[in-house]
Amino acid sequence: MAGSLVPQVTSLDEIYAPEALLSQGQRWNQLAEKFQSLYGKAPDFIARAPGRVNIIGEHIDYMLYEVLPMAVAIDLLVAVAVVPTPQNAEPTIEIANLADKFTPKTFNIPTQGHVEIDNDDHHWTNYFKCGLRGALEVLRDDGWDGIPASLQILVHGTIPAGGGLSSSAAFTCASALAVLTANGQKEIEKSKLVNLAVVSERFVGVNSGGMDQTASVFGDKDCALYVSFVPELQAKQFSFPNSNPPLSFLIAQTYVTADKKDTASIHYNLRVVETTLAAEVLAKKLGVGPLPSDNGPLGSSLSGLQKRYFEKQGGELPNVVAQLETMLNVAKQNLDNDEGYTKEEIASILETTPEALTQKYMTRFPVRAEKFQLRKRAAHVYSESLRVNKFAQLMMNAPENASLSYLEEMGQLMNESQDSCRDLFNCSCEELDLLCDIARKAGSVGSRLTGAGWGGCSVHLIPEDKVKLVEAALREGYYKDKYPSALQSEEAWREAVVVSKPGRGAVVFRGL
Ligand code: NG1
Ligand code: MG
Repeated sequence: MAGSLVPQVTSLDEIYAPEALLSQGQRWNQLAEKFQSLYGKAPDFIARAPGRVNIIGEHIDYMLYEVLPMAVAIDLLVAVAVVPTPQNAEPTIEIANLADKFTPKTFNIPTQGHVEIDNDDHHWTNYFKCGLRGALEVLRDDGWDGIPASLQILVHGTIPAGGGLSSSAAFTCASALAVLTANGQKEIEKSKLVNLAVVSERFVGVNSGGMDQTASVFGDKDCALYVSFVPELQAKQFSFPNSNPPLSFLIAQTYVTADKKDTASIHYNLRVVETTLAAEVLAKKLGVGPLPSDNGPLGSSLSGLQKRYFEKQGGELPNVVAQLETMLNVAKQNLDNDEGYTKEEIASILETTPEALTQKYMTRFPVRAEKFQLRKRAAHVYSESLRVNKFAQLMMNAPENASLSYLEEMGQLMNESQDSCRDLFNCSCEELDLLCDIARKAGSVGSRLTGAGWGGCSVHLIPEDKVKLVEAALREGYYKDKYPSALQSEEAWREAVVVSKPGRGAVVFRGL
């Protein structure tokens, strides 16, 4: 499973649900027409990668804990014509977007060395460059010494940017897939594509985990994914319980745009530093440090600490839930400073200097904080991982015709996840809290933010017979006053509030 190949498909119904085929057909036709008018030919192929919604398991992928996302139907398309690069010339990329607000760009690829990405110039094509750079690095690491092909490209995406549904990961995955395909890779292993896309996305300055790219590549129709990162990337597909009433997932936008690149130093990247330092400080206090590097973005991880702690205890390993409960208690007891730790305090515990800490953890991805909240962040990570485990057990062991109370048990875990994101991880915001509150009162059994937070999207587990009520409540209680444009047309509404089914992961489409 982890090694399976990215599918090559030739018809749209291999990608989309029947009810979406008409509108998708129109969109693909528009893409083909504009491609023809821009470049005077048809594309050779289209690489496609979808967005994702995370059902549960927030901000724990970079601590190498399991998460439970699914791919959604909205996606990003990269249509490509391959043009041979003339001898002694640098390969050229011409890239445009079907949406006019994204201006086109032409640039050369150096035949040697890295593709430069200018993070001060927030051009939309930076994400393409991430995929390009990562793909070329992987090809060269594999011994390829060809001249990269010149490409003519037209992009179109339906995933709102900054909306928590991972437009960025879809863009990076589709771009990397396009570049590998254009440079002669006929078969691409899914896990290889994921690993390359994870590393690539960090070129824009966010120290991300691997959940989004995994969901975008491994997703499939009608199934959620149980993604694990250790000992190696694995994405296990499984279906939702058959219940009575049937269950639905509704995704609702806050319309607060969370631009992670702008706020990374006080939000996302800071959380990666805090959780990594929590692992190091705990390891020191428990006498099991220093921790080995285990593929966390900054080296060690809270999951690596858990492994080390129980190895040192010896004897028979407790089950996963018991291990996590122990770690949660150990973290609360040992990280006893509720106010947060200064860099100097952390350096003194780790018997190093503040400068060395800055150098090791805060230089490639700078962060700003007076105090590092080690206790709260570690408590979130261990308790969230417990919830993911419990949720997965409920999903996998559900009886036929599971009852409403069974769904409520699952939903409760999502509600607790939201509380923890708000109170311990401080990654919610007023608008997300409000959407969750309104939805729960109208019949959602589980409501939470999805993705990084600080804006973006919320996800709600709703018995099917309550979906209309929840939609009406959100319309009245949130959008009508705050974002009335969402009520202007059915199309606008379907962008604000999506009832989503799991969709298919990344493919290369050759049916043109
Ligand atoms: P968003 O902001 O939704 O793209 C981010 C990270 C994930 C994960 C979640 C929080 C990227 C590409 N993705 O998602 O890896 O850490 O936040 O669970 O940065
Ligand atoms: Mg993203």
